[in-house]
Amino acid sequence: MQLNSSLKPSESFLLTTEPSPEDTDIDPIAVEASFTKPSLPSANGEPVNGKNLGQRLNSLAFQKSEELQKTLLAHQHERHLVILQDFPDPDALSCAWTYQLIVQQYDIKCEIIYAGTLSHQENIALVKLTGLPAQRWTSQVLKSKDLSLYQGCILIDNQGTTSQLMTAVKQAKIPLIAVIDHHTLQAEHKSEFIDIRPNVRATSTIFTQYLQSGLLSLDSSIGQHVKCATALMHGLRSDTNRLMQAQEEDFMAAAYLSRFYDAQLLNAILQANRSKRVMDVIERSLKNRIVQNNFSIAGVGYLRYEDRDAIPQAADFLVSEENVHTAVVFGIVHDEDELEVVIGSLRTAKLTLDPDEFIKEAFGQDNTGRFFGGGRTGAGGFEIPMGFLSGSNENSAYAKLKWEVYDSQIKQKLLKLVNPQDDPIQSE
Ligand SMILES: [Mn+2]
Repeated sequence: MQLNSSLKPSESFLLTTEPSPEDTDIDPIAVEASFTKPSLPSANGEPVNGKNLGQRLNSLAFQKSEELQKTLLAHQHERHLVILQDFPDPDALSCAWTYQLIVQQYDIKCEIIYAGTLSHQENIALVKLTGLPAQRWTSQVLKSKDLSLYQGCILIDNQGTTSQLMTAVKQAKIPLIAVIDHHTLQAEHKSEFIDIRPNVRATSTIFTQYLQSGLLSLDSSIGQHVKCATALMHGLRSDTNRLMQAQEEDFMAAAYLSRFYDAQLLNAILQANRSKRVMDVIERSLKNRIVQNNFSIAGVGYLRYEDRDAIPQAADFLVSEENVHTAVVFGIVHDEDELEVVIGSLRTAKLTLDPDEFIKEAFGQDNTGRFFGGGRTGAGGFEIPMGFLSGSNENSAYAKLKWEVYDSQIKQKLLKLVNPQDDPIQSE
């Protein structure tokens, strides 16, 4: 479908004609989120009343939208890959879709791909109910693809550290065109366009600001736009703990999306039920948890690849207990083959606890200098590959022993930070 066909990309972006004195000597990072520009033109070209809060954007958001537009103009008529984390969440999925709709106007075709699986019941519902165009590229699919067809790749809501696809993309020498994320900077990126804003709660907020600045005019009469706005609203809500951790910028973005989204559709996505296996993992986390110094820590043993999302859901549940401010849940996730990986999630309600710092300090780096995990506001995660110890679980005594070793090692590392003075504890 051709969007905005009456507008050329260069015309649809109305802000380039209005340079602002602030742009020259203010460090954009230091600009407060609440900073607003006067007399901002709206996406549809009508002058905007300064009191219209929905249209207010900070100067960093402006500058980045403008830069992104320039980047897209330089890549018209190309074919790109949008790479999501292996287990994409609503924030990632909805932003990738928004990106795809934006770049269509520049005759850029992009495919949204992930290597792992859609695990959370809400993510499956989101993709099914909105027709969200994300594709799963397993290692077999990857082998069947000709990567030389793609002139660029884009990372959205991740920085390449959580995707197995990066190795193949690097080998194929596909240049990195854009990185758009709200996680703490994970590495230096050789990318044409970079918009990494760790102080923003959701990548959906960043993308909504792109829309507001005119990169794409949403139209409530276009079904796909309504579904995409609904997906963005879901992404924004899910990364801000249903807006509880949202800040002014996120609320502004939600206010803007409220004009376009379909509340009933969002409700249908949120009504998706948990599977029994996910409930069982949550039950195990409750049974196995130890609570110390307001931290709740639980190992849940082995779980299937497709139930991986039970781990963050269990962490969400454990952090809701009285006197608990932070929960960490971890388990060994295995696929159909022999592949195993330890996966963990952290959730915190403590404002002074930085999940990124906490995870990096607890687990450190591998021998290539890569951290085992990281985080954003309120949440973090880690993945520890098991390499040589993977598989051979047909011997249940061995499987049990292996789990116990990982369980104790992870608990020791966590409890060193939880009780800096104490010696590590006994489990259970
Ligand atoms: Mn996110």
